[in-house]
Amino acid sequence: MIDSAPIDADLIAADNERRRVELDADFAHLGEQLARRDIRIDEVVSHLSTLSVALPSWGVGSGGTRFSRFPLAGEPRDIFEKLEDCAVVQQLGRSTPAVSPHLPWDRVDDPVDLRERAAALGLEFAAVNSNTFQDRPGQALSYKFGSLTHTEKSVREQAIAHNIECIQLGKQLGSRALTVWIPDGGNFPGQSDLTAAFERYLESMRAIYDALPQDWSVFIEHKLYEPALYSTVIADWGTSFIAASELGPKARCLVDLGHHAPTTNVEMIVARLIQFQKLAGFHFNDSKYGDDDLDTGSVDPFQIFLIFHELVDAELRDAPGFAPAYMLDQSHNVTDPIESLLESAASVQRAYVQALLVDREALREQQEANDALAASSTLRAAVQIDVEPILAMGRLRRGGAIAPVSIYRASGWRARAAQERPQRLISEPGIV
Ligand SMILES: [Mn+2]
Repeated sequence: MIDSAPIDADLIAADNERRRVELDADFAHLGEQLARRDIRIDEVVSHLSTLSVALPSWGVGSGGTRFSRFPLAGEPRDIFEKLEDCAVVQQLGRSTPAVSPHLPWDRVDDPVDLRERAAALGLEFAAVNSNTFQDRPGQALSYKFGSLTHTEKSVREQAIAHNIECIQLGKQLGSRALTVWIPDGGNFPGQSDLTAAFERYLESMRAIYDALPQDWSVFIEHKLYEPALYSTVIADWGTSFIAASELGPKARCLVDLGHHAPTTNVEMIVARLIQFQKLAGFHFNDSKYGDDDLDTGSVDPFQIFLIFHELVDAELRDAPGFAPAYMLDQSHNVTDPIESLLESAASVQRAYVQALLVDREALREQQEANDALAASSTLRAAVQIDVEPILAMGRLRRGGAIAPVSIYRASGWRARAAQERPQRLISEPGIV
């Protein structure tokens, strides 16, 4: 058990020192380029420091697919070891100070102790995630045919009670939001009464909503399909928006980038949710075909930029009620999760910085003049700038690493973890 910075500070300092001259030169050059556009690079670096992205506690383990899970040597076996790995990501990257726990996976006897141990590692807790998508040992009633929308009242009550337990635990951890995603739906036309199922959802969610503390929110996460393959109760942002509107101001819609139909214009959904004060935040990931849970920005970085273009626009115009919670939600199957999380957090930061560089005044004029080509060109100009020196300088100024993955590999963290955390012999399908 460690109770301070997990990676040797001297190792980071020495590596930063070696890279410092080149970074200074690249940063100065980029600074000159931006100055020609009336942008002060130091202001962009400070602005970037306001962005933080939560880590999912389950993201530091190997994810797996519906076929299999290949455990990684040294992967964390409990929430305390998960926190250690999250602390590595935060120490090197300096943009991920919070961890989002998942119940019952992260259940502990003493939440106050857990909170203190997280704080000793420089971490706090973000939204608590409930889990009614699987049956756990000792669970009285099964979720095979649904949870919050189950036809049996007793099952619904069990699912409601679990969500309220999540709120109670979250209060002790310092969280201020509950994220609810349910798997409920049907595999066959005719299997469920589509109207009644949604009515039961609203009734269950009202009970959960009523248990929220004053300063808490509930984030409703929709998902198009899977595990239900014909009809999913909370399948799209429209259903999510209706539910959030019915419940009240503490309920908002969470956008997981993998939970939409292919070709959906996600940035437009984001704009709508912002406009009507219903954007809860994001689960960032990337995909090619469906809910692939690939690393953020690895397939379509332009998509993340277009979303951040809307987010930055809202931030700069001070849109009412705008306070999105950002989180990564990915399944790491072929990489070291710590490396994926470092790269993914950087992808979020990159999109944010690029969106900050958009010439919004020019864009508005071009939009007003219906100059489609010029407007498109103005927007794209922001992603044609290599902003890596800004990201690296931001990490350095906040005490992190210029080259996080390189230092992580040199640190031998994974090999040490493999020795200190003997693997349990489990290989269960594990998509989350
Ligand atoms: Mn998600």
